[in-house]
Amino acid sequence: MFSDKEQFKEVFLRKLEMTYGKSVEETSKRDQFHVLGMMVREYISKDWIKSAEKARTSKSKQVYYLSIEYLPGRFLGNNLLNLGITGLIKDGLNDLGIDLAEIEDHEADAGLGNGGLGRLAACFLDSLASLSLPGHGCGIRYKHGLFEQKFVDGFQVELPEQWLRHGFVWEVRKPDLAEEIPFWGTVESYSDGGRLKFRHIDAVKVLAVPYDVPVVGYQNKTVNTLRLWSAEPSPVPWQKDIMKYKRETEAVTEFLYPNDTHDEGKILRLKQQYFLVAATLKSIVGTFRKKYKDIHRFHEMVGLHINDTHPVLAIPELMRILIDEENLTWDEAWKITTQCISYTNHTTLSEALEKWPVRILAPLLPRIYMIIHEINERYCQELWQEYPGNWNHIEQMAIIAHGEIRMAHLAIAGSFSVNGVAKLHTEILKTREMQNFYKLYPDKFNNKTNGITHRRWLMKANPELSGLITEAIGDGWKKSPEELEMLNQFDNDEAFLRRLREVKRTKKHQLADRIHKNTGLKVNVDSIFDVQVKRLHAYKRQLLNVFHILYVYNRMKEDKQYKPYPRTFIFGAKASPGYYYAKKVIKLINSVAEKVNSDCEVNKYIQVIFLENYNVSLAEEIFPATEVSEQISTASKEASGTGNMKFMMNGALTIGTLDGANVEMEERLGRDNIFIFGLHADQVLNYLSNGGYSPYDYYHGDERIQLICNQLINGFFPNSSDQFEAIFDSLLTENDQFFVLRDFASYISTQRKVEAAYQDEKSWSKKSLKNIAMSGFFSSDRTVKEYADEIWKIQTI
Ligand code: B1H
Repeated sequence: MFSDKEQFKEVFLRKLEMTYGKSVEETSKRDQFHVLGMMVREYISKDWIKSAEKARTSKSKQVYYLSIEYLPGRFLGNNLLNLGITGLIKDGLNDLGIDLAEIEDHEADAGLGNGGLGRLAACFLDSLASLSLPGHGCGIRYKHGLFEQKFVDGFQVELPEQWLRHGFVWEVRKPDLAEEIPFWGTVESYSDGGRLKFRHIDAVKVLAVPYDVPVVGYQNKTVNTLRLWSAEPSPVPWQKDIMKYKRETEAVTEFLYPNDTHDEGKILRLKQQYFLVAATLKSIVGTFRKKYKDIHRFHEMVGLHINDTHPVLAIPELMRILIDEENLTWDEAWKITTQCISYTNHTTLSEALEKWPVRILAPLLPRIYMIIHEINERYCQELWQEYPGNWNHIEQMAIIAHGEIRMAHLAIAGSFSVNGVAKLHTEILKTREMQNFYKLYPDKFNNKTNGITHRRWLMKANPELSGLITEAIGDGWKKSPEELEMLNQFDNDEAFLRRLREVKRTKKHQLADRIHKNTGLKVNVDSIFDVQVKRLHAYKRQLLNVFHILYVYNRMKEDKQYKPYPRTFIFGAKASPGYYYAKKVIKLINSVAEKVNSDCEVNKYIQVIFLENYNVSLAEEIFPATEVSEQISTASKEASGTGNMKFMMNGALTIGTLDGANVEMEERLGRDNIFIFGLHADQVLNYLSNGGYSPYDYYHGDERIQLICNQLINGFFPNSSDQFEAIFDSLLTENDQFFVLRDFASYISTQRKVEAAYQDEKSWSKKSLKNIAMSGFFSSDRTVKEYADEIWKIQTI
């Protein structure tokens, strides 16, 4: 172990030699990363053991956050920051002629998630630990995280991701704590002292092996645990065909399903969901049993939070344990279960709502199906009491109907808390998507507006800005991010605003270097950095952004006098491999980039950069360098968004619709410090319930729109004339479900306001400062405190 720089250097050199049998000069950067990682993990271990000991012995309630996705990215830099030893390590390595940043670059991203939902889970873990709250993550150790994206001729190509290739230094395998998870087989009944009981027999068993990852709190000695389960064949020789059995068991945790806000009803996905839930509950109940005698108090000591419906089988699985194994009655078990479980809804998009056909779930999980069936029976009886004779209403709210199990209905019925992720989203749940349930259980519904960890997204990603902030207001904001508001006093401080611009310029230079390294393209750092990074989805409307670029391009071609203020449009986005439309939009962005970047009449003014393989570590380089943040989803469709908050915290100005958390950003910033455009959520929802609007009116009524739409299909893009017909059709033949043409004029005119505002340097800097100052609310520390106080009822230990 080490406690100062000299000691660190000594241990580092010794370990490097011992591990690889080479002198320092001969070791690779990856060797160095690995040894440093091992040292830091050892450094963490003392506090980790102490924290675990506390959790074991203290009589305080523990919360377990169940999520099928976690998107933590890299750990090294974040762990050093939270441990408070970045300076020590950096200086020590410097003495040895080693650059810490270079070593950090050799850590693979843990990309066990698709986008916002998984990244939110990672931010929450950071906040739980940093607030010294007893909250732990439970997830799946996918062998391959989200695919790696390459562009070939402008098309997305997916490669299997390989984050475990060189090992994952932060994890500790715990084979002694492995659990057996049963699938298939049948249920038999038996009599237990005259009582009718059930057991699952003839099952195929999969071994769940836990790998624990430490979650380090910010300079508070708390280290919580993220437990990731991996599937292996069970040692007992069950199967005749052992090879087939091995393949099938390992397949359970092989791949992350690459869908964002889209349900994929594959049996392997259902296996993953039950595997996570069953392994997690076995281990939690086991721990509880060792510590307490009385299972009736389970819900007082344990909170189970389900991140969307993906882990909703925790409800019937806990019922099964309490009834079949702990011998409780149905009513006792239901009382405990419903007081344990809380549920977050992350979307109202119908294609994301999980529904499992009974014919798939029942044979795979026979005992679980029996229990869901019974939950539904009793719940429908309750509905009958409430709405006697109203079959239609009961059918609409039922958990099982038309041969399908509706997971959101199960989640609402089986939990004590249902929350949305931004005010607007929660209102839409209460008044529209879930209004029937809200009427029945008004007290269950509540809002918890999302947040992001300011440690990774400001302190770690933007040390230059963090330094400037600390110089100005001290470092209280690091533990109390709401103190960022103190920055408002520098609103008229010319010198401070100039330094703010210098920081932004430094970060733009760094991003420009990254762009050059990744793409070979040189970007103009004097141009506006205008960025849209997020999953590719029709509702997020990358297409609207493209329409703006084409509008500027066309105008320049038409009017040679027209010179827009220089702008670099930067994109990052992965499309789900099976999402045809999204892949077309990727190709379109790349085609527009080629067209614009190769045209010397326009490329001095506008450039388009589409960065491959957008992920957490690339994001850390992008947010600090951004000046204009694109948050342009069709109003009502983006439940919250969290990228919007990361941009804001780093001083970018938002151009956005009144959707998701943008609404609350505007509330805090005031109209002058954010550029709002487009239809409002209620307008969109009203259009949709009345059959939509007429995109042809906008096509015929606006020459700019007509030209751009035609360019999609008239050979304007040289390689083939019909390649964007699908996009043209989505707008015109399929009635523009996402209101791209409807919001076009408003978007374009607002972009002109952005352009004008940018040219008033001082006023722009003030707006940027205001964004940083008001971003404290969007720290996940605030969000997690609200969950802890209002839902979980847990306290700092
Ligand atoms: C969000 C998802 C999601 N909402 C299904 N829903 C998935 C749904 O694999 N699946 O089946 C995967 C992901 N993800 C996002 O959650 C919202 O779109 C964002 O608006 C929100 O900020 C984020 C975190 O709450």
